[in-house]
Amino acid sequence: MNRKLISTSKFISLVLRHQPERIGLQLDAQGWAEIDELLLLAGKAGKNISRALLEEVVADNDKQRFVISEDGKRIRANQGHSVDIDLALEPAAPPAVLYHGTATRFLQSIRKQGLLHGSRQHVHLSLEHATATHVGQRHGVAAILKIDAARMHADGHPFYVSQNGVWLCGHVPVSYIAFPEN
Ligand code: HQG
Repeated sequence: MNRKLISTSKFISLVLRHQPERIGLQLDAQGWAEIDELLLLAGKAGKNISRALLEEVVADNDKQRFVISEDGKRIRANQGHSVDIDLALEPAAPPAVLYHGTATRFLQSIRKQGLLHGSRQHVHLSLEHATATHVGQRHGVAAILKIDAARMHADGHPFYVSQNGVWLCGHVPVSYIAFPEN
């Protein structure tokens, strides 16, 4: 992605996931925004985004962070929200093992508290070890936790999978986490 696409993607992430009020945008209960309104308000806030640029951001996004509704009128982020919306995802049976990428500096606290969703709505888990490594590196020296998703699910903890393939769940108690050896 080029610089313009990346900066637009970051801006759209910010308003669709965390701070719609920053530009006076209203998300509906499932996190959708009217595209015309988003582009208008973005322009007023000094971010000129054309419909074509927005579509390029959605299509080229490395993680498919956003989705445009079938009628082409609305857009939402697929996951990662801190604003109080309901993605209305159906609970799903996870694969046996999922990974969580974190940083070594958080391990001591995670050993005590398990994984907390923090300011986001869910704990984010990855299907692939490599993806978890990228996620963890954002916070420091990556540490990969292996989550016993099958047992956690069997014990009644709901799991969801976002449209872009990120596994989501609530608090992960320590008993389901395998920590790195060293
Ligand atoms: C850690 C990105 C101390 C947790 C990624 C993580 C992902 C604890 C950090 C998505 C803890 C929160 C989400 C505890 C959890 N004590 N630290 N008890 N429990 N943590 O950014 O999972 O690029 O909110 O391990 O790819 O890193 O934005 O969550 O290190 O899918 O699309 O607290 O965001 O996607 O950090 O990332 P975050 P995350 P995007």
